[in-house]
Amino acid sequence: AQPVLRVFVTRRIPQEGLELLQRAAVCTVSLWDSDEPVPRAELLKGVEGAHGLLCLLSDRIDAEVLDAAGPNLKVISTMSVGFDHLAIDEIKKREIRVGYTPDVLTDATAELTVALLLATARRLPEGIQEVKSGGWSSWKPLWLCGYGLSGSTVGVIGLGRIGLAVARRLKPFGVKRLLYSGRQPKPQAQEVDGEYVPLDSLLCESDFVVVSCALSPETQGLCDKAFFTKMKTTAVFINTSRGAVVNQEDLYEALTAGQIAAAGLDVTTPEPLPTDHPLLALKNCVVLPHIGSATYSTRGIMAKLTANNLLAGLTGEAMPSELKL
Ligand code: 8YV
Repeated sequence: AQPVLRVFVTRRIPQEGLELLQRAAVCTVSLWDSDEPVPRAELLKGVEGAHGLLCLLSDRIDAEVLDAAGPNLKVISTMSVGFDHLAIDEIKKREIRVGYTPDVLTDATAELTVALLLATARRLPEGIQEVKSGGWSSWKPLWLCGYGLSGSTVGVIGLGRIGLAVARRLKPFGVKRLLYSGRQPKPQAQEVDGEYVPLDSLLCESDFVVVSCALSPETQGLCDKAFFTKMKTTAVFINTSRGAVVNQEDLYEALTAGQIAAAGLDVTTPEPLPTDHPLLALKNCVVLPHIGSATYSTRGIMAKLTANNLLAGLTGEAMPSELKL
């Protein structure tokens, strides 16, 4: 009989994923049985001697965690498409395999991006607040006016899976031009008549700038003072990728100085964003609590894929979604 392997799961994940692991004959599961992130000390303890690790993006998996786990650790499976929380070089050095969850959250995240864009551009949170607080006194011609997609130019930074899914959804709103920037032109851009342009042109010409790139050393702090200065003063900025792509002090400056019209963020630095953060005091900044993939079905499918990646990794089989290291 095969030896029983141990996996550490850093959080309560949707039941359908957890059950796959708990029913598997190859492993026993140690679960940090909470909806809150595992404290660092418990993470270090929990991984000790584990053969597999199932984590989320709030768990920083660095050399310290890998050393605490020791040589048994053969597979890490993260319930996310992003992997900026994993120290890839250290993982590679130790020949550990990594599973992640691309594709299955593309639609949910693209939908949320469109919702956030419209909410920000048409000032929905402000309007709701006015209704509740008695600020709705009468109909006024220019009250709560915003910006529309019809006839607009949209710029997508990073036309990957999610960026393309956002573009596909925005086109039917009457978008006139769809620009995109990134490391290289993408053949799939044809489908949305996407024009590959340098970032500077995208910023100068777009009415909506949507950040949809992965966080990497190249994209960290990409959206800074110079970036916002190039944007139109009437433009709306949307970020549903990672908070660290944005320099938030520069964004605050741009929003208060009228360099750009508004911003919608599903991701921030840090997360959660403290309630007294200056960005939260701005009417033209809409902040969501990182809910891009948060539909019941998507999170369930993500949990199952994460579990299946882990199980395949433990038994040395091909993973449904393995990250190429
Ligand atoms: C969520 C995400 O944060 O997958 C990612 O990289 O950012 C989102 O899907 C995810 O649910 C958290 O693990």
